[in-house]
Amino acid sequence: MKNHNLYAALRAAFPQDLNATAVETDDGLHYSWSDLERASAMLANLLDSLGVPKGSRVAVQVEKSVEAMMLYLATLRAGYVFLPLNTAYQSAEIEYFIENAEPAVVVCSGKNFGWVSKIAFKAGTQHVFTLNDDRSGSLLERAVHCADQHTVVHNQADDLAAILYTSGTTGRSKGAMLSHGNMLSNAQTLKDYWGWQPRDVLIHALPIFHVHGLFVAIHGALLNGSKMIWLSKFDPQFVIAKMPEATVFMGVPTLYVRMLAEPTLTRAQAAHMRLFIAGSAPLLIETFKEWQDRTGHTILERYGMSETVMLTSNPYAADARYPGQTERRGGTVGFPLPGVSLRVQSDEGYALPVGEIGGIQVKGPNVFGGYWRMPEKTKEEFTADGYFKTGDVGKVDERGYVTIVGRSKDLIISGGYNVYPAEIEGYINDMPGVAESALIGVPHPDFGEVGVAVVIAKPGAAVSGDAVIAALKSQLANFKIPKKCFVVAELPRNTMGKVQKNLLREQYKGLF
Ligand code: MCA
Ligand code: AMP
Repeated sequence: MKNHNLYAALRAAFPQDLNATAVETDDGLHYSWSDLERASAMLANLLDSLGVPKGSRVAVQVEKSVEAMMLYLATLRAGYVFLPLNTAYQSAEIEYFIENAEPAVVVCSGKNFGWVSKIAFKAGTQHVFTLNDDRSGSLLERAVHCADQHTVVHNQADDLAAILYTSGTTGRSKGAMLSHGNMLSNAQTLKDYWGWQPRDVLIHALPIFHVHGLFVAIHGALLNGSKMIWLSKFDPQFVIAKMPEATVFMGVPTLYVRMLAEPTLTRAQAAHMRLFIAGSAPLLIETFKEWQDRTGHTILERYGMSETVMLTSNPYAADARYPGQTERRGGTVGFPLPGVSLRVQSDEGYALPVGEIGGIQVKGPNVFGGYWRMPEKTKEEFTADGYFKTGDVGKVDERGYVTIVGRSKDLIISGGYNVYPAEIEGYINDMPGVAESALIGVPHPDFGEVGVAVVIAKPGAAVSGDAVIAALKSQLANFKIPKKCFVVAELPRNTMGKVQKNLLREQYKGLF
């Protein structure tokens, strides 16, 4: 019977020469393909030695490192479920994820061991390890003693491989359950659609706790047996300097904006590159055009979600198999990927004709199985005929290009990270002296969009915007902190009494 384990497929794509470099880091280390295979085997054996049942969650909040990627591969190959967590999350956020997911194993940075282990043990986790970005920590100390051979576990396509937490409009985060089949089918589709080539080298500059850096980038390179130039943290000058040695780059729009600010970005410097891919947030047409002018390359924009991995993409090149899918069009997210069915529906549930704006719904082998332990929420997000409601609002033109024009979900995307207003408003409303608040997204030259809080104080209370921001900083991940907070006398409301965020967005749109 076929093994659908994702690692088995990635492993099968490793090049013949296992001593060749698989990953070259920004501090000059070289990891071979054999290193990836052996170290992930050792880590898989360590996980197996803990005696926790298959399907147990392995929650990981560590700085980006090649070893962290090896831990991901180990979790896959041993049949456990990987749960990546943004390093910016603070204790209340981590507490929620750990209590909700009940991981058997938690891996954190040494500097956070005190508070993370306390939360984990309280939630019933038996094993807490540390892993630092300098290869120190108890995880590797233990793994060193494990055998470097490991038989990849046999999995069905719908066996759970990862849980990714995404927030909801109501504030509570939901764990999107992705299977081995969801991720492998998507990776195989992208390998073909983006024309991955034997000599490709990927510059990996994104964090590895979300879909873009962890799945799209890593699966893409590994499934093609391609070397990665690995940055621990995005650095525009370093990426530009490495372009002559690389062919593929993936980034959120902010990364492109920051590279455009560097005088070293020139046509000659980018000449060796084959493909620049952008996603996770809308790429401004100005950025798309400026990149074309400066480098001669047309950015390929694509669209995806944690629940679905990648959904649509602009074409790599004209291909007889996909008639009409010829050029990359700025301001659009391209076509539904092969195998993905995408439709636009009205609020009343009717299919809308070409060019009309409505809710984007999708179906395909890449679409997740549901939210972790939330059957009701899952049911709400799917239509009766099995389409997932993305919460994005868009249209499809006569040629089939999809354009996203907005979101029905109240979501701010800041530098590629999602910020859910309801969550931040909840924290602000709990502060002494605050009567009510509204968090809105406003345009920002670097992050695309950032959060701004508008607050009403209780009668007689003195509330300062700076104090609100300072208080939030001690509780929430840094990217969720509003860049400004205004205390005002009243919020604009409609006849139903609902806050009119569109008017606030209009009022504050020129702030940055
Ligand atoms: C950092 N800061 C931010 C953000 N990042 N503020 C708003 N939005 C952000 N995204 C703030 C910090 O709070 C801090 O503020 C100051 O900037 C410096 O922090 P630092 O960490 O040094 O910032 P940085 O290194 O410059 O980070 C910017 C970044 C990073 C490189 C753009 O945000 C990033 O890597 N973004 C990529 C996110 C990503 O991979 N998204 C993919 C999700 P202060 O000094 O006041 O404390 S996957 C997805 O969306 C779907 C599925 C898809 O389609 O891909
Ligand atoms: P996440 O919850 O991190 O998976 O973010 C998914 C959301 O990111 C989608 O529902 C979209 O709103 C947004 N997104 C991803 N790619 C794009 C894109 N190319 N253009 C506009 N929005 C995007």
